[in-house]
Amino acid sequence: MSEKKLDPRIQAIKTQHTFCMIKPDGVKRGLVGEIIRRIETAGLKVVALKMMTADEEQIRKHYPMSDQAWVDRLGDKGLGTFEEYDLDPVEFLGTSDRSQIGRQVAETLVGYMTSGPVVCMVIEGVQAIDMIRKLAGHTLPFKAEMGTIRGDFSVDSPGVANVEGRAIHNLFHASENPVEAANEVALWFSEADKQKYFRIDETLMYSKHY
Ligand code: IDP
Ligand code: MG
Repeated sequence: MSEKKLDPRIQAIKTQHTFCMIKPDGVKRGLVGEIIRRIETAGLKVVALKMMTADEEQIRKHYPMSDQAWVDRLGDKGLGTFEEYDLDPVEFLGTSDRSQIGRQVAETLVGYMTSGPVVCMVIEGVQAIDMIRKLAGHTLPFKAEMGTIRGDFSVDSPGVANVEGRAIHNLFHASENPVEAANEVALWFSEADKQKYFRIDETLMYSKHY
């Protein structure tokens, strides 16, 4: 029996593509297999995969560093911890300006992301962007729920990382939204890199034939 052809807008949700990356600390801690296992057992499909060492130019393109709102948000993410512990960011970081802090953090990210090999992937599946973000967990490891990649395997805080002049070590990157996903997939992979295949559990998970 053939399945009814889905409206293309629904098909796009069903086979959404997202980009994710195991960062250098994830690779060096031997978590490549564990992270891919979590993605695959959730029912998501790896359609492109490579290990490489990224250079500075690639990382500067990967993160939207010229987007002031993204830089400001990066500054904000860390400031909460200083507030929580009643610490004056001016004393420790030389400024309390979120844009300036965001810019400092963005620079530390370049060093972190080029510090060793990374594993880049394109993942396909139903609402894959949100699914992979859920598997990743919160950016800040101390806030990431148990059961998530960041929550289970990392421990870090901007209160420490920012003062030490390094990025938060949180093992894993995942595109946040459709625009980021499209840009990142195109930055790291060509069309020809993306494979098409059927997983044996697809019929059970995603069709009416049980
Ligand atoms: P995301 O990785 O969850 O999407 P972003 O805000 O896009 O979070 O930040 C990119 C990366 O920058 C984070 O994964 C983390 O490694 C690092 N980072 C974010 N906020 C801070 C911070 O306050 N201090 C140091 N590094 C940070
Ligand atoms: Mg992000």
